[in-house]
Amino acid sequence: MHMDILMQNVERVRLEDPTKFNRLVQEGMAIELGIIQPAGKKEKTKEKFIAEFFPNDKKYAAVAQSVLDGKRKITEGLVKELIDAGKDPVDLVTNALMPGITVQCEMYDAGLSFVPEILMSNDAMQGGIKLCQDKIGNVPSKGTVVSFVAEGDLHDIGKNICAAIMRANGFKVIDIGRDVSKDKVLQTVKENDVKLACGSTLMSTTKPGLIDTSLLLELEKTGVSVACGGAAVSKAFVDTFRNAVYTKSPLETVHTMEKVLKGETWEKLR
Ligand code: B12
Repeated sequence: MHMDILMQNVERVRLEDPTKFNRLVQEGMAIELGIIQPAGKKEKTKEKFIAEFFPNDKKYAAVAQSVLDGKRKITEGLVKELIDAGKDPVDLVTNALMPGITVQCEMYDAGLSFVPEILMSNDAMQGGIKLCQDKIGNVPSKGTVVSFVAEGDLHDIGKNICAAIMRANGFKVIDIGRDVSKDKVLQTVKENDVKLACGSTLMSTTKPGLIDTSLLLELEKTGVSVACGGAAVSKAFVDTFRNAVYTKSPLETVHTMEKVLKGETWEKLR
């Protein structure tokens, strides 16, 4: 097709079907073709992200790099070496494994990497997390949480990190996965001695799932509140509905759970 006609078609889709246009941009097609640069991301490079997020420690940075490269075996080997050298497994998850996936996700967001790379990095990170969890072993549980991603949302990388950090801090985590309905959360809460539900979402369209779940757990008098996190969630949003608290990071969820076990309610926690 002649270049002018192609560009006219691109412009037509942008004006007539902005949703489709944005999806193409999201999927990297328009970026790949050089038709558009992601807004505000023009100057971003892999090197800049690495400089921003990678740890200074060389051995930790090597773990982050192997996660970024999506090399599960190499990641596992490096993590095992560090565990054998006496490094704290929780510190390894937060400061060696997580920076690798963070850079990959930032690159994806900037149109510098694509779905397969995300999935490979996630797989490498999960390999490392498993070794860290094995090292921590079966500490007697301080209390049970249920972990889920809101209905309609498939983003579970952050939820998995959060679950790993909760486990590392001595809590039993019942992970019921992503794209979870409020009824499934309720059922899990009813069937187990759950003290707190940890829900997340990364998309604005799926935020209502957190509201519905929090209200249902209250309506059914379960006595269980929802700690809400994930990139699409803010304190201002969570403060608009009952029976929920905003937790910014996995570590903040750990502190929230500790307070819940001491009998603090969502009203007090806010
Ligand atoms: C990776 C990714 C994907 C992967 C997901 C793989 C997976 N298994 O999770 C894939 C490629 C599949 C994907 C698909 C889509 N994605 Co996407 N994706 C991302 C991306 C690049 C990174 C998200 C991520 O994992 N970050 C790394 C983790 C570690 O960070 P995190 O989740 O924020 O978690 C941290 C905190 O938030 C917190 N946290 C997380 N969970 C929890 C839970 C609790 C309880 C607590 C306390 C804390 C907490 O702790 C974590 C560690 O610090 C973001 C953009 C971005 N840079 O954020 C877009 C993004 C989330 N995706 C987006 C979109 C639109 C989509 C798609 C609709 C794209 C499409 N056109 O198909 C689909 C969604 C399909 C669906 N139904 O869900 C949008 C959402 C926009 C919006 N606000 O609504 C984003 C923001 C991209 C953008 N800039 O537009 N995506």
